[in-house]
Amino acid sequence: MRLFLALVPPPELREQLGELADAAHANCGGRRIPDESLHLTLAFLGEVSDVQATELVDWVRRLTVPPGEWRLDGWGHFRRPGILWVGGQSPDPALTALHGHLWDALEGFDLTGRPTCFVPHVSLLRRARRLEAHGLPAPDLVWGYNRVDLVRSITRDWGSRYVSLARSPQN
Ligand code: 2AM
Repeated sequence: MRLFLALVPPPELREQLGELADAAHANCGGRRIPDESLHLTLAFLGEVSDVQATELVDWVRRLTVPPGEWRLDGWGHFRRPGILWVGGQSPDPALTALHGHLWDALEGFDLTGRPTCFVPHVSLLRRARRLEAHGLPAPDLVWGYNRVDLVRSITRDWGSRYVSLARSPQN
């Protein structure tokens, strides 16, 4: 099964991200990510076996995540898949450290794929027709977090559906 580790937004922030996604969609077209799928990917694990998935569920349920606040104050894009995203204008040391600690542990599960560069972002549009943020409202959101989710990505004809398999305890 295909898994990733993510921050899942609390309801109020999800709504605010959804409003940004609506504004982006009106300006830039493409496929708007549905509210229930909005997230920040901390580590993309790809395909794992059932045995590995069970071990990862146990690990995430015991994982301690230092509380942090991530400021989302900028737009960005990845040209090739036409992704328009919202994220931080400057690097976030706490998220970078969390990403590093998670990958240290994941490599202990024999997982590979640690990226050389981590750009924290929340994808709002895929296959956008335009990738410029001109005319879009300036984002200014703060994401207070203290736990991560292990999420399964299930591919459907119309896109992917995400199902949380485990959550780390709340700090
Ligand atoms: P995204 O974070 O840019 O939206 C589930 O597919 C999640 O993992 C999505 O959030 C997706 O991109 C991210 N993802 C998918 N394939 C990936 C890959 N090969 N490398 C890194 N992240 C990936």
